[in-house]
Amino acid sequence: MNLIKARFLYFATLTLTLLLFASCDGDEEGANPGNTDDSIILGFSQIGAESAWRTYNSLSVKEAAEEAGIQLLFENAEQKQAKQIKAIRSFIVYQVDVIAFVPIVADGWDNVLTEAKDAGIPVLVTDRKINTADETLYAGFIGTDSIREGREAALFLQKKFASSERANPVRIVEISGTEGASCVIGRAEGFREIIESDGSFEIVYSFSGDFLKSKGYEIMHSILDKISDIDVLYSHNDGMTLGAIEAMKERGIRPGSDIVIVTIDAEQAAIDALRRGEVNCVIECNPRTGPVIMDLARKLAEGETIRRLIHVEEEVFTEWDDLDAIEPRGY
Ligand code: GYE
Repeated sequence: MNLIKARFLYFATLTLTLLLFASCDGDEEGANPGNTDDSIILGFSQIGAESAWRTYNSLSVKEAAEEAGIQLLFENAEQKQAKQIKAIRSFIVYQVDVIAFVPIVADGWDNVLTEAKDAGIPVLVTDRKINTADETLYAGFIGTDSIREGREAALFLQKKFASSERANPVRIVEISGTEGASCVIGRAEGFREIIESDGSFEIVYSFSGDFLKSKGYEIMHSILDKISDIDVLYSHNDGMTLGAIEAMKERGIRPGSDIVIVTIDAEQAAIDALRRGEVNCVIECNPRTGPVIMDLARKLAEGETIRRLIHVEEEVFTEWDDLDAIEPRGY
């Protein structure tokens, strides 16, 4: 491609991108074609709205940006990595001060993050992690410790079945989240690290429900079509758990009694199910990362270095706890 053509394409892309941000009426919060003040501009690529957790996470980011006086260009990728990469490229062309994003899957980010690095724009990875050999491609990570969440699920089951007359081995069905997402890999890894060394448990089925309630429902029905002797459901998020519970009830199965249920996120509906005895353990995955993201974005915009790894505080709620003491979840 000759130089004139390359230059034409560059300026055409730049013009189109500026027009995109100037004219778009989507989720872009505070998009401002001309940065008329010295406020920080943060480009944020969110993966979508697949669960109540995700929706609340987006709200946390938007409210925190407003509170912090940070101009937020917020792009929703509708579960497509290609859309996230396109959004990050548009942030680069727009010359934002900082880029933050939730990587829907762990692989495939090196090229676009190299472009951000070459443009001198610091990148903050949030919620889910990325795999890269080049640690200079991002400034730091803030989000959940998914391996710990998986371990907590296994530790609860060891305690729950310690003195149980249930069959040996205890038969576990796992409904996991989006394949390739770091939180799914971590939740599976942390769980298996303990379960597989215990010898009293067996994971008889594991399917991906993509973090969707509808898929949790479908997968539970399809598993119950095949086998009836299930002791435990380990589900990677509350949305899929709630779908699976609907399927169990339709078959006269008592969730939380006939099948012990461990779920992750801790949205209000899961806590309510815990209080009804339909769920036995809820592991919190904290979506309230907006304020910390803004604090880190400000530091990066001002040229400061930040901690490479920040895991958010998370609790575990079990059937043995004082369930009335659990604060309203907000989502
Ligand atoms: O558990 C789920 C959401 O990335 C940790 O994604 C997050 C997960 C969360 O869809 O509800």
